[in-house]
Amino acid sequence: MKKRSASIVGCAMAMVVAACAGAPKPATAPSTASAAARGEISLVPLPASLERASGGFTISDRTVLAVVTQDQAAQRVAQQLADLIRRSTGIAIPRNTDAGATGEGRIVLRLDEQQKTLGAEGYELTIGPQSLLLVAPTAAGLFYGVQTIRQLLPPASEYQAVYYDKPQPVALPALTIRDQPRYEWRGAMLDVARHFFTVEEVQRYVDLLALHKINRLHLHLADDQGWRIEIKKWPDLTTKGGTSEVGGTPGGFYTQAQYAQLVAYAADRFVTIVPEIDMPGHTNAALSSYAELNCSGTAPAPRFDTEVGYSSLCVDKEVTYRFIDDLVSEIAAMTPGAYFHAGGDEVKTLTPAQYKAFVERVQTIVQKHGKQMIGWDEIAATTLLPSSIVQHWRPDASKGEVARAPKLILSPADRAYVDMKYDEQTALGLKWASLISVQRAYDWDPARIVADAPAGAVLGVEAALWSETAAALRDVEFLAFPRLAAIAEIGWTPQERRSWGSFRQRLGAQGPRWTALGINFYHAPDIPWVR
Ligand code: TNX
Repeated sequence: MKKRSASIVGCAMAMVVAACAGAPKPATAPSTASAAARGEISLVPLPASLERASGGFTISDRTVLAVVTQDQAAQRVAQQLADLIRRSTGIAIPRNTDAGATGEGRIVLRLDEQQKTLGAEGYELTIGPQSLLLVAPTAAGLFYGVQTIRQLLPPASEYQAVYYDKPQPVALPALTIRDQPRYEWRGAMLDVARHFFTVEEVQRYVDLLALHKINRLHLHLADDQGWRIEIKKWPDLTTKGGTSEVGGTPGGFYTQAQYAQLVAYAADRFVTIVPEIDMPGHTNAALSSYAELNCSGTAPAPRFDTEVGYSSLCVDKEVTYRFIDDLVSEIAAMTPGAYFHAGGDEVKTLTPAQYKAFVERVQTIVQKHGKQMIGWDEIAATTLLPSSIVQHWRPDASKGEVARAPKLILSPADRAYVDMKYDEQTALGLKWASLISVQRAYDWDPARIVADAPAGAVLGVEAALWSETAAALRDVEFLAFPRLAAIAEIGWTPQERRSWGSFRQRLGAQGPRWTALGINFYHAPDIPWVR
């Protein structure tokens, strides 16, 4: 525990960071109890079941943390909880492995493989006067339980520079939560091609995804304007194709070492990175870096405008497939996740037969390197392997074709494209699909989007953020928050538990936490933001 001057301590105790930035201090004395302990429980996403009980549990300097598992991943989750408790209370909580130990109070984290009914990502959290018990069959389940506990702790604990001169006990409400996600795929797509975002920026985005129990980060790693991932056999992709971005400003790329670092960082937060190399279209950065990938044998000029549909790899040349084999091989080797996204959208220069033959050949290359292919919904017109996944995006895509897809991820552009403007006044964003208010992003049921798709075909949902208008991470945050939280709840919470009225209240209560995290979120006027 660090000692700091009285003013900084006072600032920390004021609970909300705004008070530290010169804003008026609250009239009432700052409470050491979290809002949750005062009776307000505002979790996003809403758990599958939650029962309140009377009273609560206080984390004090006499509380111990028992971690009942040898599993390495579960041990890391326990450390994450200990770090959160330290940030909330100033207490470095003592750890042991004895769940039976008595004391003033105990927190127990237990990995219990018998709890199979909780599924691969579920958990049970029981908070009573003497103890907080978190049980899950997997480390992922424990992680999601910890994210729930995190949202029960005071928002100020998200602020990195909070210091305490003495322990600040924190009270949590008594309750029982049994929780597991509706869908296995709760995704976010970030376009790092139109504008480049550094490893540190993407890691911050991963942190914000994990807080909302999102478990996939799909990275759009190449497009007309830039190639963002080092491929050792084709170095000009990045040395030439990675130098710029939309508007012609300096771009960038990830070395393979940086990409591996990002994958590991995400894995620690139970987020699987899904790499996308868009092909055969959206490839001007590759075509301008290597003349031989063009049918004409001549490299076109680099382009930094936002037109779509004009570029294509030369599908009739063998070198194209050697190129694809090389890049899938190198990316697959760095990707523990099961997926490789091959794009496939918006190709206006090929015949349907050329497109079909290309996608089917790419599919076998992806399979050869041990991955499942994902493609945008245009690939539904081809013959797909049972393992392949179609990402629905066009609201008017042929529902017949999409319904026949072996597996589906839903990103309907008029609901889940968080690069759309909120309303006509929004300075950032596009509007070709729709204006998307927070309510529009929230109020839809994935089960009704592709009505004829067989039950079980829908893996889940994904919020897509294309970055034509998002030049900086603060722009990304503005477009993503709060709509990403809406998509996160759609992916996690059972449909019958969800309602806009409840969501907007719980969302409003995230205001102080998001402020403490420094998120540049859109203060949508129809949300009752707590300040
Ligand atoms: C359509 S969605 C695209 C992207 C654009 C996006 C902008 C998709 C598969 N293709 O190339 O960036 O619209 O909203």
